Amino acid sequence: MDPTQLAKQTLAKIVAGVTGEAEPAVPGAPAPEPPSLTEPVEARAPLPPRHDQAAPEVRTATGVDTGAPPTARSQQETHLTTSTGVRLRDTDHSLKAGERGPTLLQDHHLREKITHFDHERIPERVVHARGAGAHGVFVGYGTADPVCKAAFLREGVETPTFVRFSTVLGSRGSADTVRDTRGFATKFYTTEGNFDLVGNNIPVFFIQDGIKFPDVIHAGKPHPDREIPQAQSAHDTFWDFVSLHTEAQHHTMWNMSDRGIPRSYRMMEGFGVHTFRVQNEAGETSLVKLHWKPQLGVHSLTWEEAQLLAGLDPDFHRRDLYDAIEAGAYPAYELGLQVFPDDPEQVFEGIDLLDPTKLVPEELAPVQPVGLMVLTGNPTNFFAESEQVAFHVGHLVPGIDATDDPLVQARLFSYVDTQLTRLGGPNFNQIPVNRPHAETNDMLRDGYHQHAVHAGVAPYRPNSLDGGCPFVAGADVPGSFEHLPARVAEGTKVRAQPASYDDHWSQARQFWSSMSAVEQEHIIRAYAFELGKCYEQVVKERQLQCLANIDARLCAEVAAGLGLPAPEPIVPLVDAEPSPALSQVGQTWPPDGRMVGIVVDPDGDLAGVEEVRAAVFAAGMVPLVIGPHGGTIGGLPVQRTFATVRSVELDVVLVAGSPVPAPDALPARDAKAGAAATATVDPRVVLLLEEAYRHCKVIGAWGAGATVLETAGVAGAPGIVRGDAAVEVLERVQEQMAGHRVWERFSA
Ligand code: HDE
Repeated sequence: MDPTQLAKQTLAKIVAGVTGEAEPAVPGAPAPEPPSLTEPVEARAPLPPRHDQAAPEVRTATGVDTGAPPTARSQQETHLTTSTGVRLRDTDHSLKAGERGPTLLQDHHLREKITHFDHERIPERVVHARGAGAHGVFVGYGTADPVCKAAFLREGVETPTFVRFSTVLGSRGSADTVRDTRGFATKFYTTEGNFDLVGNNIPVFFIQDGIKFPDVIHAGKPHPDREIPQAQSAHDTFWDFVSLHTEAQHHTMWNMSDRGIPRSYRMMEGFGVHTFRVQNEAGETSLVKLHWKPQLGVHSLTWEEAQLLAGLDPDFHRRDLYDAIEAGAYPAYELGLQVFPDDPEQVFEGIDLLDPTKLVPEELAPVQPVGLMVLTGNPTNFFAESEQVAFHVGHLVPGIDATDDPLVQARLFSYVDTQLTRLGGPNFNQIPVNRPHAETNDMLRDGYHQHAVHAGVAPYRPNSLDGGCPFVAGADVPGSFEHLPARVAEGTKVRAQPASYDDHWSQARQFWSSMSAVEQEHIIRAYAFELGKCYEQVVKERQLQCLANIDARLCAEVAAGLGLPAPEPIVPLVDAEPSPALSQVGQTWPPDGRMVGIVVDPDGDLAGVEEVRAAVFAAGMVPLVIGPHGGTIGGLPVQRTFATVRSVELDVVLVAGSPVPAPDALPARDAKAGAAATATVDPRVVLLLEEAYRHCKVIGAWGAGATVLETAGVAGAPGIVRGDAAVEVLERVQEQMAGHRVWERFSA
């Protein structure tokens, strides 16, 4: 059988095992069983995790599989205890000298409770602080064998994974949908030890040399005096730096494109960015770039949606990820390699493979699929898993090695160093989510929070007192790591870089010219918005000079928006062949996990709503019934009301009737209800449709719903589906959704 099919079948079996018999339901209920109205009083065991939750395997600190269930690590007792397991009768009153007397120092329970609470916080990540994780499985196709011997890539090998997606600039509580690069970090718990692929959703980076990382991050973070703005690049220090340090211009172009505002973590590519060196069983080496390709395609929000969401649902991306997994719409990504000969120059088709501000167009080096990852489990505990996971580009396995890219070289230092502060000591790899699934014998000893109980007396080599153990693996021992042989050019010690790194413009221009017309408009608007938020005119002028060095029209349009003259280029404009693979527009994709809003009129076609709701579930999407009030309508549970819904959380809107203004459509209570006094349809429904229309979403209506389209002024446009029967409308809506948005509406 085709190895790709075999891997897909294996994953299908794993997925079927995870999903079980779960009834489709709108995701998000907080507990595994419905709570009682009154406070429970019967002592009982802790509730099990919810059906969508997974947890790291229960391994010892030295990697041995204990076979214990993940709940072996969660709370056990029916009654409240101290941290040392002593049952307690009261946690509501401190121990006092009389009812009205002072609290006694003797109260060890009070002190334990408060002291632990005082130390609950750890430093957030200095970058990528805001993120969300999920558990998954990777299955290799075996197609990487000719270039890479890593065991997890072999045909049919199943490897557990943990993935953390993130934004870069914002703090831990910042909004998800800001314009920023996204992190896409994957830990593979392989049989040969952990392999971490710590990538981004953009294939190039701001800087060529790691020594500039503190500079670019200091520039991108909020201004140090006022600590604003949060989580975004639309400010003076950012544009001041990138317009002076112009190697950042290619990455900034990606940020200003739709890639900077992904629709979902499920709809993002991931890139290892650096070139890596790999080796096959025969000892031959190649250079590779690693790519994740999402099975749902690469899609983005519109800028207005991103801005509205930052206020209306700052958790939009993490909610989307968790909800999709809970609903069984498991995100899947194919891992692929671009393979280049490992020649001494490390240059491919004139592109310097050690320069992380350059990509290799897929048209020149196709991405060859080598395996598939499916995310099947939400974390059981955010702190234990997503917050404590510690990635490191130096977590490499036999057959994969770093290159001399000066960015990855600095990263090799940084990722361990940062965990020492963040996770409080050198034993962070013993935290459950970081524990390898390969057994360890590392001779690393002691330190804060040591979980291993090391036996023996001789953690040194050579020794005879512990029988000489541990031994180093000779070449005859399979699965041992070896740095891959790479020639180092002779030279003198210098703080310098190769001349090829001086081209800061050609690939930014290539990216621009590879975009469709609508994507170019978005880029123009993004630059005009971001620079429009800067106060200093020289910063805007300097960035306009950079844009002039990329493309005259881009520069002229942004300059017009800023009310400034467009400068002439000061470098020759080099035309490269456009790379269609860089554009997001023009293909069709499955609708898994999409949110379908169904506007319901209590006097409308409720039977049709019930039918369509079942069909939406059956198609792997999530229906949200939107009504004039909460509770139920005709027996159907209502998830959103006209007051609580906003179009930005929906991918599609279906209108099943023509609801009159609801009793709460009072401008004094809900400003969106505006003209309710004279309206025939609730104005919030009209706003919903106007926004969905503006954001190029598909809208479907049947029965009286069709008249609402007229009221909202959206009838008869591309992507507006009208029909007689609910399910038939849904079918046609699904066909239109396959292109993600109805882009023709913009050109119209
Ligand atoms: Fe990171 N980066 N980085 N980075 N990075 C961190 O490690 C750093 C770079 C990336 O979800 C930190 O544990 C330096 C490129 C992701 O936990 C820190 C340099 C790429 C994540 C760090 C880079 C990345 C990080 C902060 C330049 C894409 C989040 C907390 C030499 C290929 C991982 C931590 C997670 C996190 C340093 C450049 C991706 C400080 C010094 C290039 C996805 O160690």
